[in-house]
Amino acid sequence: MQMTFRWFGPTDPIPLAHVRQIPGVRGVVSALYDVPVGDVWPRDGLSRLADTVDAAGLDLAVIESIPVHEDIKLGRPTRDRLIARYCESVRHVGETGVRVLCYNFMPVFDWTRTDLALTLDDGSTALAYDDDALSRIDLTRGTGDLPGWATAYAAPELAALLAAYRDVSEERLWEHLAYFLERVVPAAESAGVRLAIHPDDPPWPIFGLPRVVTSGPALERVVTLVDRPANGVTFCTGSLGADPGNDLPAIARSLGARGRIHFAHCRNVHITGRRQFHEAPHPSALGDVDMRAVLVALRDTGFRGPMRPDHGRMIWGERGRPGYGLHDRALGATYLYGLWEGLSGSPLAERPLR
Ligand SMILES: [Mn+2]
Repeated sequence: MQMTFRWFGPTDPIPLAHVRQIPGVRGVVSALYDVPVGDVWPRDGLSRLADTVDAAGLDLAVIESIPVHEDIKLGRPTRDRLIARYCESVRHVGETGVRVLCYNFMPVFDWTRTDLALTLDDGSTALAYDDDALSRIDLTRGTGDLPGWATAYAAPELAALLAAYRDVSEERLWEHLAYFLERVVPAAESAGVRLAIHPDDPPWPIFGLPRVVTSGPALERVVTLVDRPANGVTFCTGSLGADPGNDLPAIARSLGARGRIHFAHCRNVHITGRRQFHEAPHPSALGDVDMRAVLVALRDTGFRGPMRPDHGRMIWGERGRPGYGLHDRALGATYLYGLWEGLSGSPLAERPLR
């Protein structure tokens, strides 16, 4: 296992020098944030990113994420050109020496919350989701009322996109995912890159849009669509854990036994009602995810990939990008590192410091 930390590039308020000081963290998870969706990710931009991370004494371990263009998810005729570009980007990722690529297949919206700063009992704030609150958000005015998405879509553009998805059933979305993977998995394989689909967050349909990567059986279906080692998953405990029907250790055990968990996102959630939850500190006792049982399953199935803490709370007066402050995620990394060391029975065999 390689402990990693997400970093949003040179504009991230958290410097890599601080990431480097988190005990056990050796890898960085990052992306290029200035490439328009659908364009090829340039090799020189990826190389610069890798060099920047390397200069800080860390490894660029994962690219998270190259967004999948909506035309691909919609199955529009333009998808062939866009998939060819995606394959080119994957090749460039491999040439940069990065071995894992995280992506998702969620229509229109990535992770979605209804409150970015819910105050918890201890005075910290956390991201929260409430399906009733979501149902009161009026998208006819664009995404202005959706926390975290305020400027993402203007009203006419969003209306057109939502209308286009009315013809896309869950089964159609599965077909479009299969079409994508049949073309991208071979490219990834020859580039030495492992694909790691991120489950949908939250793991149910929102705003009438289909969401299919929501459960253990769904993840099994994804890896079976193109049954190759390069076609794997990001095991995200927070996303899957928002649905109490998901047995996380069982899912980890099954996918891990197939060698298809290429990346692990570990965070905790506290379920407060039907389709209602808030994010919680990482340790098992403080939420509804049995993190120990998840890590036991990963250990037992020989997981050797990158792992990172996921969204953190805002604590100690820190202000910053919701879910991506330094302090609580650093605590999460240290907790996960210690838990893994305890379970593996010996100090971690890590690449020595440079
Ligand atoms: Mn995640």
